[in-house]
Amino acid sequence: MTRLKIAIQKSGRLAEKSLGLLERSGLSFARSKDKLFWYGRNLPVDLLLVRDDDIPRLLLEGVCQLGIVGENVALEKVLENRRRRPEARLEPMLKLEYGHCRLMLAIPEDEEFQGPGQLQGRRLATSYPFLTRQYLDTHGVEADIVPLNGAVEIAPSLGTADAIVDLVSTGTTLRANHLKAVDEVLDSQAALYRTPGTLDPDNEALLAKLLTRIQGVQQAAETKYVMLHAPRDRLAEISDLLPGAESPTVLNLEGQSDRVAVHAVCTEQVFWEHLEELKAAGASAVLVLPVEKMLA
Ligand code: PRT
Ligand code: ZN
Repeated sequence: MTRLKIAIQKSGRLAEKSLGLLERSGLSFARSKDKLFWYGRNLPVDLLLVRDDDIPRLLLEGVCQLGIVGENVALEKVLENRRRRPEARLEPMLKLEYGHCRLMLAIPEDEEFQGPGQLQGRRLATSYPFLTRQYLDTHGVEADIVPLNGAVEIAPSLGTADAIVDLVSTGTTLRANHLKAVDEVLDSQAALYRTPGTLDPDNEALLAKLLTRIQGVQQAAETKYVMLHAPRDRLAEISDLLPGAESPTVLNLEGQSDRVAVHAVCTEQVFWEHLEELKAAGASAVLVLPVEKMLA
């Protein structure tokens, strides 16, 4: 069996979270500050630290077996690679719930948007020429794409483009440049990808094991362990308010016959949605604890 390689971003918006996720999944690496390659200490899994733009190609060429990258970059690079390899394809194995952003069409804020049709014959600046072309094609629009590697948002004020397609998270950058987002090209987040081909059975087994672990850590991040006191006669109601938990643990409270302690596992979102109802049902002494890992 050969060692597996996982590619993640060396530095940038996804770097820290990606490394953290792998470490919480039980992978430990011999860190070396300046090197691009970190040797896996406890499993035959090594890390490759690269620019995010290189990750899709490393996966497509089978240099790395796993990689974490934004869906925006994965899709753009797959489309770019299709010129040489029409069969190029990368499917996310797992969306990772960080690095959220949207690839948006943005136009000057004083212009009205009537639909993608108005882009006909105009110039569009973007760092995502292939996704932009796909967007224009779906709307049957022909426009000039001006590929830029950075500072896309200043293109309209410089007069090099009429509109842009760029990533947006808070929208501050667009506002600062007197632009407004008018249509979504892609909704994106960081995702875990694998190399398209099949690996030898040992490596496939290791890859499956890693996937289970990463899923467990990721699920735990959204999950809370909730402990509360509840009136015994409203237990059913309280259990219903904590769905997602397998049957909750119910414990006697010393010296209190009418109240019990309830322990349950549920998602943080469900918990917040039902907090008021839990209180109305007589819940008290509510404690919410983080869950480190969840294994089936
Ligand atoms: O050096 P390397 O090539 O590895 O990194 P990079 O500079 O290409 O990428 P990086 O680290 O900036 O982003 C990595 C990934 O993070 C992107 O591919 C996206 O998947 C994701 N991401 C999430 C974002 C943003 N949010 C984001 N806001 N990437 C870029 N931005 C830009 C945006 O284009 C705008 O210019 O950040 C600026 C601020 O955005 P606002 O809307 O908050 O003002
Ligand atoms: Zn990049």
